[in-house]
Amino acid sequence: MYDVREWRHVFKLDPNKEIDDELLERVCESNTDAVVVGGSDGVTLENVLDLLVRVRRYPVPCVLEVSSIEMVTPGFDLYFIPTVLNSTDSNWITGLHFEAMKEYGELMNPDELIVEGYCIANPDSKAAILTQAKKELDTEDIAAYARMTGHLLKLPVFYLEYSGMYGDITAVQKTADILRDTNTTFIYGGGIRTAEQAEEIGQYADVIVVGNSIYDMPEEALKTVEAVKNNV
Ligand code: 1GP
Repeated sequence: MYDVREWRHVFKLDPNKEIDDELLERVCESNTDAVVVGGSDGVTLENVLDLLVRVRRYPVPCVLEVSSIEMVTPGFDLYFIPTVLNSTDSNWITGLHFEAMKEYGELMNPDELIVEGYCIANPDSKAAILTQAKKELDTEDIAAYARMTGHLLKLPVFYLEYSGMYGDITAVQKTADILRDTNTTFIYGGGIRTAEQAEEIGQYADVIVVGNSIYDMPEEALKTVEAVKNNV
């Protein structure tokens, strides 16, 4: 249940967005493999804690994706720690990680920490702007980041992040080929709004992440769970 390698589907909830109890219940009981709490702006300890307490009413694994040190709190099942491989600002690659380890390292349980080799491929996304990510990545660039993650650094997760935009299927396919015989789990996120899209990306990615559409078109978003879980 807490092993990312066995997951297929994740909902990512933004602490800076409103979600009512009824929809939250449907998300948590949708048969998704986990709920990830994370976002790029307006994330505070207060709104993170609020979501944690509400998601905790359900047995679904609850993960915090850490984008700032201030939002870290105990109580989550796992902590995803992105290292943005195509950032041009070293803070997002190892800088904040160093600060966090120096300040809180002793209190952290290493078994709960999962580093994600992040590649941000939508240059207009908030995450790309915030991390000053290198822009206009082509398929070969993405492939190189996947190889860095799976073959060189041997990180547990490669996260291909298209946040807000449906990704390039050729790059997704190539990434899957590169990571197939590694111990790196391939997580894809970005622009998945329908069951058909979930199914298409789910053929290649180990885990798909559905974020914005849960707020914009919840009925469609909820259908993405079974779309990937029926297609193992
Ligand atoms: C964002 O990858 C996730 O970090 C999901 O993206 O919001 O576009 O679904 P969307």
